[in-house]
Parts: sequence; structure tokens; C-alpha cells
Amino acid sequence: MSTGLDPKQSDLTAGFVPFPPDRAEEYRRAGYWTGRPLDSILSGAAAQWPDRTAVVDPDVSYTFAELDTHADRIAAALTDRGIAAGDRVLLQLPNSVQFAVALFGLLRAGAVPVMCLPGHRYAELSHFADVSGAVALVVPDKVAGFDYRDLAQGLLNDNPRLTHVFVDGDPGPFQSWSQLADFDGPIRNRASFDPGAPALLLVSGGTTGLPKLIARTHDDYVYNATACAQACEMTGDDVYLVALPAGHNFPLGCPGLLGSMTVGATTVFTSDPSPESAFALIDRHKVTVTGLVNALAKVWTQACEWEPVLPTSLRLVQVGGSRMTPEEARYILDGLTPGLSQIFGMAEGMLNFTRLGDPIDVVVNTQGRPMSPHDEMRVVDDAGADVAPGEEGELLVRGPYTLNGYYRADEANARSFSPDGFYRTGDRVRIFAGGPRAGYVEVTGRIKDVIHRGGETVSASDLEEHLLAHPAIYAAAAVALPDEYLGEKICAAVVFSGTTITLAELNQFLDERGVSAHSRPDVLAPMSTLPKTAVGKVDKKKVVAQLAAP
Ligand code: OOB
Repeated sequence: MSTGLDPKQSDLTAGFVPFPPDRAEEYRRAGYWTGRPLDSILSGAAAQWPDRTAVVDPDVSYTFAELDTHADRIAAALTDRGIAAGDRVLLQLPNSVQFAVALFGLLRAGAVPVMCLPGHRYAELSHFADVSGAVALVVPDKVAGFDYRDLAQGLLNDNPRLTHVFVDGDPGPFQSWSQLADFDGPIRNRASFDPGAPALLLVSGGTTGLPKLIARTHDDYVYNATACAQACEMTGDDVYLVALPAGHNFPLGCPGLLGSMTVGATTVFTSDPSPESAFALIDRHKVTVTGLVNALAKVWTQACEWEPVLPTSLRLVQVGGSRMTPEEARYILDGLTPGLSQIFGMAEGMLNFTRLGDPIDVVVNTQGRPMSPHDEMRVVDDAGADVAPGEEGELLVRGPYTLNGYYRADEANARSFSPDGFYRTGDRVRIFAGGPRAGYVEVTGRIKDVIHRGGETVSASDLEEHLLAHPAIYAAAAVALPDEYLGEKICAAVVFSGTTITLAELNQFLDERGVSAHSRPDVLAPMSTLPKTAVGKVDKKKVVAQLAAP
């Protein structure tokens, strides 16, 4: 059967799971979906606020009009080199103005960027190239001793569809990215565009196995960015700092770069989120909003004790990405900013966050409430039945910006979606049923993040919460290690705050807190730092690998 689309477009949509028509109609009728292409966020901003500063990095700054012109030129050059509408292009640039130029240049050419993170290496990139069928790759030359051109060469050798490599910086044997910007000519073959088709591909944040690809549509992602900026009360006076890798959903669209652009706010990029560097940048550009993962938020808070320049212009600091204990939230609230907002989000869509003005109790003890009135949440038990209000279970979600299936992943989709189209998040949550926290979500752990010790099932996150309550412990990960007798034994990998304690002292403390004997660690493994994923979350797979290394 003919799809009526040109071959490239039908190739793009093969393996893409669109929103079902009835729900799509509902979201259009509610006014969430506006039928605009994702790059209209830039054209709109350039038309309304041409002379405002759009993007800034240590080397360059562009107004919205300038960014718009650069995106057009890149788009024209890309189409001239043979990049066609619907083509997937791996985008792996560091946090910089060029990142924004590349993103919009690709979108404007009708290409579909695959949002890689600078920390991804051959295993991830090769997987993304393979699944997406990407024809091109955009990388920097060399960053912090790592040569992305070597990575590119390896990918070219192994992925026959990949034919173009563009390098920002010294191109070596590849095409120069900066030369594209000098191109003078029209954008070729502009395709008719479908707001329900994928605009870009995000990568999933899971720490088990290789990341999956998530197609976000023009309609859903424009809404994501616009609604998030509104909920965060962003205005043109705000300045947003991209401190996390820019291709991650959080700093990209929640509200991030794209949300900031919807209100004419400036975005500042940094590749160095260390407090010394970031605080100076915040002060220089009077940054008002940023998003951080927990570990980074704690480092910034600690640094407030000694840094000479403090980030006092911040009015909103979103913290999310992994579980935060109430003690950690209070620490950040007291030491870094009264403008803390907890955010529980996912590249798959669904966002929850605490709002400015929410009572302290809500900000400290919950991970927020849904962004959209049309977000639907269910909490279910192991058998898939809805639990009683306020009880714990797995969170299932559906809504105007949540995916309906991973890209080209039939097997994963069969597991990850309910028959009526809810995404099974794998997150264990409770939704408060009454009182001041009613409707707010608490994330209590991951369904599968458990340790099977003897006949008992121990929740890693429950134990981590107890570990973090000890003043000597700064960071903690509870992981399973193989054991001849128990099947799995419990290992507490910890970073000490200064003083150290023994396993016996720790277990004495846990005993006093009422932690049952079978849920206490068998092994205490002090580490200087916990290994992190590309976005900066604790990577338990790597923790286990490090513990196993001789
Ligand atoms: C964000 O997105 P991803 O795709 O890297 O990771 C999503 C997963 C969630 O399913 C959950 O397991 C975990 O990360 N998570 C949290 C959390 N925020 C995310 N777990 C506990 N508490 C939280 N506050 O991480 C992401 C995307 C957009 C905005 C913010 C974070």
C-alpha cells in the first residue's frame, strides 16, 4: 500500500508509533497541539524579538535574528550536500551556540536530529546509527583529550548508511562544519511537513542496556517546551543556563533552550558545570533559571560555603533525574536557593514538577505534579491492577507529549506499553490522595531496582535513603553482588563526607533506624566518587563493574 509520502518520509515513519487519532484530535481541540513545526520556535522568536540575545557561549553570542539566519544557511548547505527531508542525523556537539545552530539548521532542512550526548561513545553512537538509519553525523574535533574524529571513522567503517561526517573545528579527513555556514544558496527540496511526524529523536535515560530512541513529534515537543516555560513562569527577562548536556530532554525542552526561546529569554551554554566556573557565568549573565541533576545540585550547594561569588540571581533551580531524599532537598533549599523545584521527568514525555509558591512541605517531600491537565497517570500493582489511592505501585502514563512506542523497537514496545496505550515507566511511585500533597507524586524507587537476597527482595532505593541519613555518608548506591549462598548479597557503595565508618557501625545505625537484618548491607565499599551516566546520574552498572574489577 502506498503511504502517499515520499520515500524518505515513509522511511522515517517506518517503526514510528504515532498518537492514536482520537487522542490526537482531543489534544488539538484542547489547544495543546498547534500544528507548527518545531523550528517555528526560532522563526517565531526571530519575528517577535529579532534583536534580543538568543544564545551565548564563551566565544560568541547571537540575537534571535542572527540565529535564524545561521540556521537558514546551515539548512541550505546541508540540503546542498544531499541531506534530505526525513533523514536522521546524529548530533553530538558540546554545549555551545553551535549546538543551537546545528539543531535548528537540521530541523529547517527537514532532517531529524538524533540527540546524542557528548559522553556517548562508540557503543551508543553505533547503536543509534543502526536503529535510526542515520546518514550523517555532526561532531566536534576534540574535547578534553577525546578525539571525536576517531569515533566518527569507526562509525563510518561499520555503518554503511552513514555517509557524511561534519566536524566543528579541525575537520581532518571529514567535512568542515564551519564552512557550511558560508554557503550562499536556497534550502532545497523543502518537504511538506506533518506535525504528527517525528521532529527529533531523544535517547532514553535508562541505565540498563543501550538507550532506546524516542521520537518526539513537532506537535508534542512544541507543546512540551511552551507549556513548561509557562508553568515555570518564564518571561523574556529570564536567562536560562544549560549546565547539563544540551541534547538531553531536561535542558533542551523542560523548559531549557526551547522553552526559553518561546518567551524570548536568553540561553547561556556552558560545558563546565563546576561551581567555580558556573557561578562566575551566572553572575556575569545574571542567570535566573537552570536545571541540574541531584549530584550536581549537591556539589553547587556545598560550594556555596566557600565560593567568593554566589549564584544569587537564580530564581528557579529545577533539580531532577533521580531520586532525592527530603534531607537532600532541604539541604539544597537552605544552602543554594529558595527557588528549588523538584522535577520528575523522562525523555519519554511525562513531566511532573513542584511549582514556585508550593508549600515547603510539598517542595521537599514530593517530586511534583503533572505539567498538563491532560496527563493521565495510573498506579498499578504487580498484576497490573490499579492500587488504592495513595498506595505505592508502578506508574503508567499517557498524555499529549508522552510517546506511544519507542522508535523501531517492537519487542520493547510489547513490554513497555499497556494495551490502552499507557507507557509503563518502571518507576515505583505513590500519588498522594489527600491533604496538602494531594495529586503530587512521590517517586519511591525503580520497580526492578531490587536485590534478591536469600528469599527476600530488598528495595535498593529504600536502603539508599537510610544510608544517606547517616551524617558520614555523602552519596550512596545499593547494588547486588553475586553470592554463592544467598544468590545476591547487598553492597553499599558509599562516598564518605569526611569521616569514615565501618560496616559494623553502619549496621548498628541501620538497626537503630529499624532496618531489618536481611535488608542491611553485607559489604561496605567506600568509593571516592560514584560513576555517572552521560547526563550525570549515578550509574549502578558501572558501580558493579568497578567493584568487580581487580
Ligand atoms: C530525566 O529523563 P531521563 O529520560 O534521563 O530519565 C527518566 C527516568 C525516570 O523514569 C526516573 O526513573 C528517573 O529518570 N527520574 C527520577 C526523577 N527524575 C527522573 N527519579 C526520581 N526522582 C526524580 N525527580 O531524567 C528528566 C527529563 C526531563 C526533566 C527532568 C529529568
